[in-house]
Amino acid sequence: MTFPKGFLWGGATAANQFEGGYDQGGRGLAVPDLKTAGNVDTPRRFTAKIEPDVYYPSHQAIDFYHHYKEDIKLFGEMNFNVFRMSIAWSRIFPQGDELEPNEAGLQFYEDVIDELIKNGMTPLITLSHFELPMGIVEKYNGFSDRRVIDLFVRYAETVMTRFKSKVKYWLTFNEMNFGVMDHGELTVLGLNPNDQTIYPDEIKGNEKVRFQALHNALVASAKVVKLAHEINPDFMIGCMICHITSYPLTPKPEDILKRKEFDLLFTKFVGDVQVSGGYPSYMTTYLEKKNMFPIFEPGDAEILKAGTVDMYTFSYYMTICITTDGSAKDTAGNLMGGKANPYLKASEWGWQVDPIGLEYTLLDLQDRYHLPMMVVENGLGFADELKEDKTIEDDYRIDYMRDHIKAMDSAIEKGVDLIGYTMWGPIDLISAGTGEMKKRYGFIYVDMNNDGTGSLRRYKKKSFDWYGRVVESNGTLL
Ligand code: P53
Repeated sequence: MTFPKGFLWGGATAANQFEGGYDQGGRGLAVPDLKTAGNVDTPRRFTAKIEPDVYYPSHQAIDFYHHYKEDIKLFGEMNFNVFRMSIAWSRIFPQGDELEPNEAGLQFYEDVIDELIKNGMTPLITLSHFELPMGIVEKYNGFSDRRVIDLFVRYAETVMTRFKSKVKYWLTFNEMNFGVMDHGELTVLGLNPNDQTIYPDEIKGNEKVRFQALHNALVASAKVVKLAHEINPDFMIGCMICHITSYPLTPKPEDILKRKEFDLLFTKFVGDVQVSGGYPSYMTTYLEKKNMFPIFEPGDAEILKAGTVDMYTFSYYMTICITTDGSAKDTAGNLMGGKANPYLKASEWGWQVDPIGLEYTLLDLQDRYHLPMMVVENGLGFADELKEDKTIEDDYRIDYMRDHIKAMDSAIEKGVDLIGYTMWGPIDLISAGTGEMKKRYGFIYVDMNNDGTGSLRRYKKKSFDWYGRVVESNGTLL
């Protein structure tokens, strides 16, 4: 058996995708509350205000807000010893910039955390998971404004102090590397696409503003890491990177080079800063050449240096191919201009399933960072079918996860320091990409449809007992 004793096994969620209760307990509006539902072909819309007769999936989500005891009990039944969740900043500081926190929000998370601990789980908390308060977006244009750095630090200090004896594992920003692409301007950095006065250019393409905002967010993250270690030296703080692993489509040197550039820019740059405490030279040169190198205020370099992370965590779902050949076939989801790999099958949403790619990724990251690692998201989004007798036969999910767990096992055997695995969405929740309910990841089925109708009743899928055994046997009974 290779999984070390005490290996962390569990599931991962984000507040806006499963809590609901968007206007309860004094919570302020957050970015996802203004995002409509879409699907694999239709992108979600971000509206300036809540429009009447439009369905916004985050408002109710799967109503964990009112079901948390029942849901956590189910996670406990699967023997989880870790549970990843995010705190919605706007439950704690409704606009993002109040001086005093909202006690009702803190109390809600305290109740959830206590319930997790009671059921045998250690919490792993993301401070910012694509859900910045709308106040931060509307008043400050997100992280483009330096003042947001200290607002984020105030929020982090509040929750880390409150939960310092109950929570050991923290992540600052979810998939912060989306901040290098237009996709992350709103979700990660809070740049307001609806405000033409402070953000006058097309939302796509104002890279200079984006890289400045990303720099400010990196400074905020580093400040929080340093502060966290002062609050409790036992805390383990991680970066969280969306690791879309890529391969050259062919052995053509042009493809190898293009793939390398994609890997550095999208998957390595942000993690490099958070692990090593400064900008890597490939990035400094790239940004300087494009006249986009961000303004460093005095002290920024020292802050980045002082706030390096204790662990490297990442999401892993798929791999893509990169080529200079414009006629190569896209993956169905066409994520980051990725091309289809002739050796891999893809999900209905175009995400190519590649367990060997996870072993490759772990070896690559061990080799680069030499830090403890956690896979904090992995899983298969599938349109599961609830049968007449209320069962769900999700053997495809069991196969997906078994293969990925075997890949981790094999990587550990080769010396990788992997300390945990939280699969994505242990209970069905709202898809971040498409806003659908239909793209389900869970071991627990939630009776709810794309338009929000349904009983919200929870049903165990076939994979529920399977994962429970995997965890209980520390990864041996696959
Ligand atoms: P959904 C794209 C590619 C890889 C990871 O995604 C991604 C995304 C954004 O859609 O995000 C992470 O729900 C994210 C989660 C998200 C999960 O992957 O689109 O951290 O919030 O739900 C799965 O299927």
